[in-house]
Amino acid sequence: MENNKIIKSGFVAILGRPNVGKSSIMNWMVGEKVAIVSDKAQTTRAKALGVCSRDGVQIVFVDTPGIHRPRTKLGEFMVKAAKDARDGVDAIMVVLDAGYIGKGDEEVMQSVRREKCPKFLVINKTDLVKPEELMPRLAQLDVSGFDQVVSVSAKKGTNMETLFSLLKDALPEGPEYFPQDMMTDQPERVLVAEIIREKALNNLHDEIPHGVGVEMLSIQKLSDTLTEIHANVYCEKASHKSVIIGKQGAMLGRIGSQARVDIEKLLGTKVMLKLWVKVREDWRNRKEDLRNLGYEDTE
Ligand SMILES: Nc1nc2c(ncn2[C@@H]2O[C@H](COP(=O)(O)OP(=O)(O)OP(=O)(O)O)[C@@H](O)[C@H]2O)c(=O)[nH]1
Ligand SMILES: [Mg+2]
Repeated sequence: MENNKIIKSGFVAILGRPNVGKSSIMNWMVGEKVAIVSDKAQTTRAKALGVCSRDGVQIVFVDTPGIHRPRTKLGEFMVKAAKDARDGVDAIMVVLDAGYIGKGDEEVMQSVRREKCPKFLVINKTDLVKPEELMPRLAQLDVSGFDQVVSVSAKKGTNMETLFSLLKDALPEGPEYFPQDMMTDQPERVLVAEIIREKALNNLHDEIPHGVGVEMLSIQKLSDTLTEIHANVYCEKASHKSVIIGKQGAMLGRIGSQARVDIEKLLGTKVMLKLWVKVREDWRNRKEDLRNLGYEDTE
């Protein structure tokens, strides 16, 4: 694939309820973990691109926050980002969780039905349900308006190549939008903040993860082999702060050391990571805080 060569290419928006596996599907297609993933709903908070370049094809996936009923300004930003992401794309994927298909899914499906571009309904997490349970569930689903229905498991890779081929076939001939070695549009400081947030999500429970935000303070390359990184971890209550820090700093230490492993892989240097936990009451409703964390509508 060379520059200016005519190839099959296009943008594919990935939409769906929270936690159905949108980011996991994008990561599988890109072949690298460009978006964070967790078992907590509302992991993805902003639109992000994942670029899959191979065999004369370039598919630019637009990963989006899960569509839900927002209860904070952050939630409103997230849902708007998901809704806006469909503008100008060449195809849309609506992702469902095979284990649970409900009203929220139907609403997402309904909202894209009238879009003119090719539409794919992707049933993910098929590894978690028996085919005899899934079949009747799918039979009840109104798939009108969708061009293809594909069952996959992003975790096991089942049927993902089939999904790739179907997407490829639906795309027009077009330019190479991004260099082949570029896998995401997200800058380094955002990727680092997201890795820290992922480790916080994976280690925290109940309502605490939803109120976690990571503010990058500095990324300083001290030498070719060492980077020093400072970041604030926001939370919403003093009681959350003590859980995040943990007994004698054990929890923060765990989050930091798990994050360090992934950041070292990303940057290709050793990393010294310094995290500070800060209480910012109700930050998810405060414009200034949302802006500092990059959750700002730039359009
Ligand atoms: N068993 C199984 N788990 C999966 C599969 N795909 C994703 N998961 C898990 O489902 C959870 C949610 O995955 P994500 O990719 O973060 O889901 P998402 O739709 O991006 O979620 P939000 O960003 O919160 O909207 C994670 O724990 C994943 O590991 C799958 O095919 N099978
Ligand atoms: Mg996600």
